[in-house]
Amino acid sequence: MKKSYPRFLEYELPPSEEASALFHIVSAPYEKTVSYGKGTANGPAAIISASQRLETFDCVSVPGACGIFTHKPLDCRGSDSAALGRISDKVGQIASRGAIPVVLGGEHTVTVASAEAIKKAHGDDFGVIQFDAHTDLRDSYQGSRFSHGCVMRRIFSDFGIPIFQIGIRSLSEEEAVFRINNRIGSMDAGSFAFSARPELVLPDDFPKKVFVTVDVDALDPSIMPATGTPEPGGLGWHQLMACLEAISLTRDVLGFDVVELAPIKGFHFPDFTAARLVYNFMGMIIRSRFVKNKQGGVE
Ligand SMILES: [Mn+2]
Repeated sequence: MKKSYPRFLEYELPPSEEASALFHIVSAPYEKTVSYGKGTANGPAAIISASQRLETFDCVSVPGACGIFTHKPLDCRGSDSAALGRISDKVGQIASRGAIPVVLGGEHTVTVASAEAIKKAHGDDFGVIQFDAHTDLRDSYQGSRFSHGCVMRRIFSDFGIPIFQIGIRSLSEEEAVFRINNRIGSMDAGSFAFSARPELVLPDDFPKKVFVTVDVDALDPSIMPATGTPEPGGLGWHQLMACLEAISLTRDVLGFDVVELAPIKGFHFPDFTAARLVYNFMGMIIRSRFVKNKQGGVE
């Protein structure tokens, strides 16, 4: 059959069957409410293109050995609800088979669809862990309730899903009050500023099953300049990796996304950084399953 679209890491790994792959790449080039720099619709293709340069060995194991299947990029045109519906249908199908959806944005709004679908597939005791420079807790922004600035508000208030925020360093006064009033847990960027490796400890009562959303602007703009709303003072690479490792070991990661990459033409380092992030996190998730099996599960 003629190949019609590029697959994640396909130059290095034999293609996986859809039915047996643990990881399912879903490209969601959704871009509707960008407030500053544009270009997130090009994010998924740039990450997949950069993935071809990855080593299959991530310095510890070969995450791709568990199977990576890349789906045909989703059509994100049309109304918000139509596009988000297509994303949530796809993520729901993957999650309900027990596989792990890996959604590539696109703007952060795509996470609303993923979180809704995973909650439906896996039920309660489910939370969302967010890496981001911004809280994204506005009830509406620039006239839209589905702006990328409202993502976590939709997830928290509309779907009743607990959230935890990491890397925050920009928010409105209303969002700050909302966080306090609703006791939303966080480890803000300041916690990382004076410690090379601060320990991420999620609250004991935070759900065991999680979806992790990584807005690439959580990273410092010195290593991640390719994003629409950069903020100084973000996480370093190893700080992000240490947090993802801690999450993998203490929670069951049911899926994750990497969003808000707005590729800069001719400058491929940020695209590769995002691809590396995707692949490294896959490795952590797989290895954590071995550790948990040995320990008899995380429950
Ligand atoms: Mn965001």
